[in-house]
Amino acid sequence: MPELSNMAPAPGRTNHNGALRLAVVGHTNTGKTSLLRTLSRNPHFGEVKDSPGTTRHVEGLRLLVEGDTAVELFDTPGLEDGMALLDYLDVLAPPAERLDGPSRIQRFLDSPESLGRFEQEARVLRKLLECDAGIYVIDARDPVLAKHRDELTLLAACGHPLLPVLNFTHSPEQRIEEWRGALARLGLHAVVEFDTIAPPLDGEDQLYDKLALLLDTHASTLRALKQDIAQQRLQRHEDALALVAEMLIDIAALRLVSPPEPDRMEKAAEQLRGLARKREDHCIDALLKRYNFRSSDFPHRHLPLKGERWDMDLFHPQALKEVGIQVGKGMAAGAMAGATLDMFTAGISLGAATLIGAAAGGLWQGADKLGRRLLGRLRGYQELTVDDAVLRLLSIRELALIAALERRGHAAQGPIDISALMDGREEALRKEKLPEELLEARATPEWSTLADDYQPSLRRTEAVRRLAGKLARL
Ligand SMILES: Nc1nc2c(ncn2[C@@H]2O[C@H](COP(=O)(O)OP(=O)(O)OP(=O)(O)O)[C@@H](O)[C@H]2O)c(=O)[nH]1
Ligand SMILES: [Mg+2]
Repeated sequence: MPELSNMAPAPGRTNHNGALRLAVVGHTNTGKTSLLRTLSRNPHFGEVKDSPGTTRHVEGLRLLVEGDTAVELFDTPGLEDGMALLDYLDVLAPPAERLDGPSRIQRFLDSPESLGRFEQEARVLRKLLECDAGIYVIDARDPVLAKHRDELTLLAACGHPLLPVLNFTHSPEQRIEEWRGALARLGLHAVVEFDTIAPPLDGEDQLYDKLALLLDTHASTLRALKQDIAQQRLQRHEDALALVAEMLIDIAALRLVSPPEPDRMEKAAEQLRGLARKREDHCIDALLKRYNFRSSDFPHRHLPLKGERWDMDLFHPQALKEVGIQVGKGMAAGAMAGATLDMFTAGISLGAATLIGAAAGGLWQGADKLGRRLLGRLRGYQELTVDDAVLRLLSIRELALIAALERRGHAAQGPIDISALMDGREEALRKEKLPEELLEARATPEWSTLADDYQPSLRRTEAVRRLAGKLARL
């Protein structure tokens, strides 16, 4: 199924195809373009800036359901001088003439001032007249002023339903109650709270439910859109967990062999850490992409950041300590941080060892895989794998990232911060045994796509699927 949103600009008056057409209107700098970004999950739509008059022209986008346009949303320039326009309208179409709202607006649109002083306002009203309804975006931090009431009078005159959307609802300066009261006095009782930076999880449902009440002939389209959104959300979540499970299997199965000398082992541990970091990075990028965010939205992946422990490097001693690894002071312990040394030598009798040695006869290339490993061990080679605690930390981090992405609006411009979402998970995971699938991966080096001898297998695919299921339950 295609992704919900589509960057193609919606056409002007042509090709309605039964799609619901909504004009997003409001005072300047209230977050209209931001709302469109979030609803379309497209962080590249339009231009967003903290200054008035950013959007100068009407620009549309489509929300698709199974390839068909369900809703066309139109971004419009901000209203700046509703008061003056209302005065002008009183001169142009005096109340004594008793014209209805749309006729008064049309008279204004036919007047020369609609191309002059009130050009921006004319663009907004023309679009709203063409549409089925308007979404009126409010900066909930603003006090309710006469200019807002005048704007609403003008917009209501277009004769279409208006749904007010209160934006900036997370701000401590929000005046939600004041706004709800003022809107009710103007006859606007259906109101949605929808912060475009961090929208509520059911924000879209609320928006489309309330629109369906105002526009009952489009109720079935809105229902289909809601179902599609819910299904896409579920699919994204499942895909994300599969990406994390793939990464965990790859890193758990990663196994490096090193000669026993301390400096060589230290080098191997560093290489192991580098490979694990790179694989995590790759996973993070894939997650960001799956949720339609930019790679640059999560810049502090490995850098220590102002005491935020969770922004630390995966192998930073402090980060490891938090999940149960105590990194000692000695050179070896420090150098090996995050890597488990496989000391396995037991279980092979001297006789068997001699036999293997004799059979292989130093023909390293010809020895089969197990023979090669045993031979390596007998020669004192050590195998390095990634420590349990690192796998736990990776699970926690990626699950927190998924949670953050699912809460983030596509209008958000600040960096993603997962620190708050890590709390609690850490404790829960520390108690958990490492899942069976990761233990199996650790014993199966060819499961790692990072290994030269990686081999795709059904068992691996199954392990990824089961692990993703377990992650879903965490
Ligand atoms: N904190 C916060 N900031 C927001 C929210 N919505 C928008 N912004 C910011 O508000 C500013 C204006 O947002 P825009 O989307 O450009 O507003 P607009 O209504 O399209 O502005 P014009 O096109 O100029 O009328 C930008 O800096 C946004 O990042 C929100 O819900 N919370
Ligand atoms: Mg704008």
